[in-house]
Amino acid sequence: MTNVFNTTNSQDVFDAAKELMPGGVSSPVRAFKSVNGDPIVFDRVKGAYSWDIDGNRFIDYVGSWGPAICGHSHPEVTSALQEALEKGTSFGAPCELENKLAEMVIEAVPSVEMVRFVNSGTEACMAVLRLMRAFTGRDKLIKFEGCYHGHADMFLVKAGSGVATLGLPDSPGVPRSTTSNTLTAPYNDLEAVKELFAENPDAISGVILEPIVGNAGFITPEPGFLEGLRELTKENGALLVFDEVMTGFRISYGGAQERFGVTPDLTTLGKVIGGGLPVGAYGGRKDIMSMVAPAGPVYQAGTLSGNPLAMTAGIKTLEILKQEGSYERLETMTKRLINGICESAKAAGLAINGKSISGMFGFYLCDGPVRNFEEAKQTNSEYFAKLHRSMLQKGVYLAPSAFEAGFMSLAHSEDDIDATLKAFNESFSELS
Ligand code: KE4
Repeated sequence: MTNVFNTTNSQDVFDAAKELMPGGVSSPVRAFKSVNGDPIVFDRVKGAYSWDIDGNRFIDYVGSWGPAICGHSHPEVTSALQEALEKGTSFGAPCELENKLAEMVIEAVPSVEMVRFVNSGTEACMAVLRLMRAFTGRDKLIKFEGCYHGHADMFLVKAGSGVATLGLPDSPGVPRSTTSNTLTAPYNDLEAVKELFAENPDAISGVILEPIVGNAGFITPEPGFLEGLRELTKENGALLVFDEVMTGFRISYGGAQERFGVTPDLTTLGKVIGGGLPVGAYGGRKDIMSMVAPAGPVYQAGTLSGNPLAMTAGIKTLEILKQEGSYERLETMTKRLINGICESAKAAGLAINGKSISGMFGFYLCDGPVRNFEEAKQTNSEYFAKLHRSMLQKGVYLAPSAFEAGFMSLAHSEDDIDATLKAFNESFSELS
C-alpha cells in the first residue's frame, strides 16, 4: 500500500539520527524494527494526540509507554511544573515534595509501607533485586518468560518488550555468571515454580513478575496464579515482588495488587508516578525497606532521584487520577475499544483474541487463549506489521510491536474511539 501521508521531514530527521545514535533512537522499541517502515518523528503531544514533524496528527495509544494516563501535557500538570520550575530543577537535597509523593504512594499501594524514589523502572528493578538478595541472604531469583524488568543484566533472560520485539536471544555483554542465578518459568505455570523451589532449596531470594504482562502483549494471570505465588514464596522463605512499573496506578489507583487482592512483599513503580518525567520507585514492607542505605547497609543512590520537577508531575498526575470516576472511565473506554477491534477483525475473518483491564489492553492475531509467552508468539507478527503501518496512515498510533500493550488515557473521547474503530475496520478489510 502506498504511503498515504507525508513523512518527508520524519525521514530526513530519522536518517540523520541513525548517524548520531545507535539505530537512531534512545530506546530500541521506538525504532519500528518489527513493524517495517521507519518511525515518525514527534513534534508535540497534547491530550489523546501526537503530531509528527510533517504535521500529521495521530490518536495515540502508546502515551509515552504509559505515563500519559491523564492525557499528554495535562494543563494542570504543566502549570504545576511551570510553578515548580521557578524554584529550580534539581536540588540534590531533601525536599518536601518527596514526602508528599511518598505519602500518596504509601496510602495507595497495599504493599508499600516505605518507598525510595529513583529515575527509571530499570533502576527500581535493579535495586529491588539487590534488596531481595540482602534481606534473604540468597542469590537466585525467579522471573517469567516474556516479562521485562528493565535492561539490568540479571533480568535479560527470556525478557519481553524490546528484547522480544527484536527477537534477541538475550543480550551479548551479559556474563553467564550474572544470569546463572536467574531462573525462569512460563507465566501462569505454578507447577514449574514449585519445581524450581524444590530444585533450589533455600537458594531463591524471591519471585518477580508483572502482575499483568504488558511486555509480551497483554497476558493476564489465570485465577489462582498470583495467590499460588504468594503461598509458594511464603512456604519457601522467599519474597514476592510485583513489578508494577506498567500496571501501577493504571490497573487501579492501588495497582494490580489492589485489583487482584494479592499483596506482595515489595513493589516496583514507574511511568505514571512520574507523570511524564523520569521517576521510578521501589517500596514495600518497612522491615525490608529499612535495609536500604543510609538507614541500612544496602546501597543505592541517584543524583536526580526525587527531584522537585519529577515529584511535582507525579503528585499532580496522581491527584487527577484519584478524582471520582477516573478508573471507571478508563475501564469503559478501553473495553469499548478492544471489543470493537475484536468484532471488526472477526468480521474480516481474522483470528484474534484481545483483552483489557482498566486503561490497558492488548490483542493477539491468533486463536486464544494466550496464557504465556510461548502462546503469545503464535500471533501473526507479519500481519501485525502491515496493520500497524495501515493504522498509522489512517492517523492511529499503536505500539510498534506485537509484544507491547496499548494504553488509554482520560483524554481519549468517544469520537476518538469511533475514529479508531473506523480505521481498524478499513485496515482489516483492506489487508484481508
Ligand atoms: P524503564 O527503565 O524503561 O523506565 O522501565 C523498565 C520497565 C520495568 N518494568 C516494566 C514492567 C516495564 O514495562 C518497563 C519498561 N517498559 C517498556 C515498554 N514495554 C519501556 C519502553 C522502552 O523500553 O522504550
